[in-house]
Amino acid sequence: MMHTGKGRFPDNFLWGSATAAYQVEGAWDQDGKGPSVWDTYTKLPGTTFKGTNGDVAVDHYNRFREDVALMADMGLKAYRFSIAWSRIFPKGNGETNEQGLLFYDQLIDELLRYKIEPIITIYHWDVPQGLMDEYGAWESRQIIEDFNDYCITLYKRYGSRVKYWVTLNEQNVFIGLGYKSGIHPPGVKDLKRMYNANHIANLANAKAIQSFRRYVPGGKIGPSFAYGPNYPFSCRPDDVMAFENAEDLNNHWWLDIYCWGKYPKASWKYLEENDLAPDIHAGDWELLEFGRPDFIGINYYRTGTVEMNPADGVGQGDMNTTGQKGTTPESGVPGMYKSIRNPHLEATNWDWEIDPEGLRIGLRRLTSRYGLPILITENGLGEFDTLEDHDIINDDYRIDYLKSHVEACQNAINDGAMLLGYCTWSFTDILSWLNGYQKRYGFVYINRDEHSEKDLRRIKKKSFYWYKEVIKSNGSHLNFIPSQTEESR
Ligand code: BGP
Repeated sequence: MMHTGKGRFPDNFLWGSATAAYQVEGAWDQDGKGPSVWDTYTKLPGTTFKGTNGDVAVDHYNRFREDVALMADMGLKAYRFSIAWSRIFPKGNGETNEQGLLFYDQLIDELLRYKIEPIITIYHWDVPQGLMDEYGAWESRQIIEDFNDYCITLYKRYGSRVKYWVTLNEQNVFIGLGYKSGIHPPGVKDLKRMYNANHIANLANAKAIQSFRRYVPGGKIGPSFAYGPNYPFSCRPDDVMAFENAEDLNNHWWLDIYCWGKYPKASWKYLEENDLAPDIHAGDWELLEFGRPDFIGINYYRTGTVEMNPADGVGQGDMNTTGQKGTTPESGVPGMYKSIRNPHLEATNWDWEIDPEGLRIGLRRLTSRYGLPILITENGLGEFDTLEDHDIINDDYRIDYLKSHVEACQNAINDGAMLLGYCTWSFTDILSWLNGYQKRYGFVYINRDEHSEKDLRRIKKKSFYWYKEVIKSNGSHLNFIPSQTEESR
């Protein structure tokens, strides 16, 4: 669609950036923190790229003031961070750890001092190991109560200072990779268990939102969803049907529950026929009704392209975790769809297709279907960066990526999407779960790699100056080209 004018970002638009506790904090056992499943999983042989883990990560726990000062220097309007559940409840339930609560008090106060809006992610994948040992974490309904207690503790402590909250980050990813492909903790490959754990997570999400209404009445809350809009590979009707299947099973399966409290019919039917549908208890549907969010959080990196996949066709494939382009094998769900490369799109070295127009398309679909405000909780480019002489990082490819996606947001606003903000992934470089430290996302380079923590020095990349200007101009100077002497400005 072509519009006559350009979309305008609202004056209070949240120009932000995001991280997650396990990926930045380090300090994995400092000040009373208990272990999470990621502390355990990354120590198992063969689970991550070159055996990397978040024991130290980028040491944000001990350097948060320096990091927040950099955010303030950039003019960031919002910072989305997650709270490590096992810092607050070292075992997942029972006694709280005051030192853990204090850390986030200090982080929030530091952000507010610089007028940076804190956005709290309550859960970004690091369930306490204690709950995994006690009852299998997301596979037991006991987690609904424990998660609710954890949430209420946070609401009471931070609710008067923090307006925006994200319940679960990418439930579709932590459940899918944890229980289907088995490459995230707990490393299970069992679809029946996956759909049950997912249903329990839906109930926990709804209960957390129900409590939020009571404890943080003026706040805004929603889940963050890893949203990959799909395209049919061709206009052949069976490819279009594969597209419908992928949309239903990979997107609506989560979003319909969040927004409407219902599973999409065709996918439910498919799961029932294959004896995979989750167990429903009395009261589940009523609880799910309370889950309606104030906004949909969207983590957008790429679209998917699908074609027909026969009943004996390809199944789950691996992920490229090395950065060797073109190494992602085929994957699909037999009888439903098969994912294939889109010949019209360039891809990153990790084979993630770059598709800004796909973001606009996705925002439009979400707006038509759910009619809710949207917060882009993640968007960014994971690439190799080179540290040049004199501490220079020329990440023009990142600027190009972000620019085109911000333009897509602008167009989406013009199309009618109610966008609250745009958080890039990520502020500093971070640990990229399975990909080690070489897949970099930040505006700030961290001087460390897989082999050594070096000095963990913070170095501004070229993109830092670009985003600074974008924020300052409220999204109108997207073509700004920072110079290498920017520091002296
Ligand atoms: C999202 C996660 C983030 C982040 C990002 C990039 O799925 O919410 O935590 O890691 O993707 O993914 P990766 O680090 O695998 O490149």
